[in-house]
Amino acid sequence: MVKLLHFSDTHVSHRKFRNIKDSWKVHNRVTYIEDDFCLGFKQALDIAKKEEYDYLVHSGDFFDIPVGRNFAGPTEYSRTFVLKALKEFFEETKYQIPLIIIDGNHGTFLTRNYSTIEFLQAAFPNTIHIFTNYHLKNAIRQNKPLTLEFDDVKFYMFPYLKFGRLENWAKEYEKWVQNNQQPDPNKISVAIAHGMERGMDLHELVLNYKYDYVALGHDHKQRQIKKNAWQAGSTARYTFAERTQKKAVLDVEIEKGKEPVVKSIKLDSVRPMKQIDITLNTEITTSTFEKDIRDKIIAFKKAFDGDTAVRLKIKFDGAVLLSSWWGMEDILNEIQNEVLSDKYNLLEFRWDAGEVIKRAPVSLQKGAKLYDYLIEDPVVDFEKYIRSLSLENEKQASKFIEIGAKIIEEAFTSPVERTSTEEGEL
Ligand SMILES: [Mn+2]
Repeated sequence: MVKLLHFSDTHVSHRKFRNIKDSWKVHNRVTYIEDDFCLGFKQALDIAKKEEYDYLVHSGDFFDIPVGRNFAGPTEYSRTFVLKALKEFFEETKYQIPLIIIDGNHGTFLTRNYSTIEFLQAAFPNTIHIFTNYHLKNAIRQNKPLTLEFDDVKFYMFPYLKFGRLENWAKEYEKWVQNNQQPDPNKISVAIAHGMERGMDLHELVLNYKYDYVALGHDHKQRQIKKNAWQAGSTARYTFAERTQKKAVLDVEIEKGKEPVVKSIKLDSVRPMKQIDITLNTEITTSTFEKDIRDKIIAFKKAFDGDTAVRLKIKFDGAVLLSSWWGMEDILNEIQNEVLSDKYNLLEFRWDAGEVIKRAPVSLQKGAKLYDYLIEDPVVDFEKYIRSLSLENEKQASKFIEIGAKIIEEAFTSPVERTSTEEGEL
């Protein structure tokens, strides 16, 4: 029997700066959110200390950065934190428990063939085993397995790769899996993979082969995928979509040829994230808007405490007049200033109005400038309008007026229908 602790997506060194309370600078060395992710990682190690595990398995996204166009590496604070926590763990367990880490889509410098987990292996070369995106690419190129074998168990590595992006990649990848990554029928076989979208970053064969256990990462929500396959989930809340998720690690007991016995162990100190949903309509005035928001955030009006402070998002939908929205944004900014003081137990205050339909006031719609002039006598007004542009070429101006007058006369023979409800609000 082999017993392993499966955890994932620690995203250490994750940082946020916008819409965040920044008074931490005065008395702390690190922002609360960066600290949350350090502590999530630490909680997993603390659990690992309590039980006797044979292996620790991390299925990717150990460090949060670099990622995409963010080329910054993990901060000194986070790297020091991780080193100290690992050293403490390894010393306490006498360097007897290997830690296996694969690359996710976070923490690698894509243009430099370098992954930040190399730093961890350099610090603990005999106890930490890493498998990077570059190891994977080389293995595919050379048609070689990407595995790690011990006396009692063999691990099959699937660091992150979006192989489904191109058809020929998908073919090459599948060929590589078939040739090199089939489980050993005589030995406990464990696959470690970072991916969740079948056929895109998670290959069907990884789930279909008879591995005794498949340790998955990338999905931040802990869940069972198959009898033998689990997503461990992240160790701290990352996006507001995770606000209702419990965070946990997995205690896995594996015997050859039997279903693994998997136990979820909950992480206790995970920062709360909350969302308030508000539907707007064009009737709402800025003052009712303000009252509504203030009523809803009253629950957070208590002395700030960094350990329990909430990350809050207000999600708007519906429709609103653009002119009112400007006033509403002013109010939101004002409230933000207020709630990020010590009177509220809020760490983050942001809003998302991406789905709100914002109707432009008539004065900003295309052609409205011209429309302003066409009140009494359209032809005369049009001439005034053209003169207002102060065209230097008199011949050209006259020509414009002449053509314009003809078009306007034609257009205005029947009255132009126009609803003026929106204009009335300007
Ligand atoms: Mn990921």
